[in-house]
Amino acid sequence: MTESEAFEGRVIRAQSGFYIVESEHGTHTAVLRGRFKKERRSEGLIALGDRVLLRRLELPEGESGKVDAVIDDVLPRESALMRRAPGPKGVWAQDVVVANVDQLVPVFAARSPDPHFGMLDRFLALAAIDAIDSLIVINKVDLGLSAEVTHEIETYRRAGYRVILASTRSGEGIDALRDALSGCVSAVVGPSGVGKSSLLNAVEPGLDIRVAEISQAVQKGRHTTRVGELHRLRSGGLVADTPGLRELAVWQVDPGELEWAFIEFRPFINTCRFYDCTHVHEPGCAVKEALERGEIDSRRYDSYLRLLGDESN
Ligand SMILES: Nc1nc2c(ncn2[C@@H]2O[C@H](COP(=O)(O)OP(=O)(O)OP(=O)(O)O)[C@@H](O)[C@H]2O)c(=O)[nH]1
Ligand SMILES: [Mg+2]
Ligand SMILES: [Zn+2]
Repeated sequence: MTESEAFEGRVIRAQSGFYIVESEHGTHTAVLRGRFKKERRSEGLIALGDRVLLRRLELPEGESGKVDAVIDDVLPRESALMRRAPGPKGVWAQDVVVANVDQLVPVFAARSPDPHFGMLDRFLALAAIDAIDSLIVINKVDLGLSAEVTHEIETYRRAGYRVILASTRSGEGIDALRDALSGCVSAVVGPSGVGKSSLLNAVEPGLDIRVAEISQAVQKGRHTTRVGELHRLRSGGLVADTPGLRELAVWQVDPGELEWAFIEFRPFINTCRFYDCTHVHEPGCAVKEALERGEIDSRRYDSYLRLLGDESN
């Protein structure tokens, strides 16, 4: 077999040691070069969304459809969505779910299951820290919006977030979601059963989403647990449908980053009396004053305290 020159591609699926990679030349089935595998053992291998350098393998007659490229190297990640995963010896380790996304799309249902806004705040903070845009989707609005959920939606909009109300039953919000996904790389996250896969199928009928099948297939592999797939949309976007992802980790964040992750805090942060104010108990805290005036929502502030507590533990 002869090898061609190296070119760049993006991993759109990772499964059991094989990587499906998209490049300007088409779609490839690639394996990792042995040397690269050895060198990267400690930091983990390749994740969904990674940009890689690969070389084409010239296949003998009649062997098309199998592995046709090898991956030599991975380019530095611009961002990485992590989750906790059980590592060696039962220790929890971080595991990259998808790398290099432009946009995080947390999806919750208006009800059934009831939305978990504390979890939403965790997603939003995580994205902000990685400089990833967020787009909130509240699905299943055909089941009705309670006063509480309506109030929360207003809170997020006032804070400056985009919120799409959607229903795969009535079709509400599907065009808006399609527009928002076009031309960029997005990751859809959220609890199981909120309708993430249904939404993507509504945005693009004919998408073949096989989340459960993939997550079962990779359960055994140590380095292949980066489940999911990046789907190519006709609009030019790429979107990852992640399976029922509850625990995106917000680890190794210092308070100086977390305060900026709450975007409605930003106008106040620099007017606190102490430059290193953590907005918990310090006198002259502009964030707490805004909270008392009702300009910062108290439940959002509680989420900030909770995440801050997680960080210092
Ligand atoms: N009423 C209502 N039900 C919906 C809507 N969208 C999806 N569902 C239903 O919600 C259930 C879960 O949908 P899925 O798309 O599988 O949910 P998911 O978020 O992908 O779940 P996981 O893959 O387990 O993470 C299915 O029974 C859907 O038919 C909606 O807009 N309204
Ligand atoms: Mg799904
Ligand atoms: Zn403060």
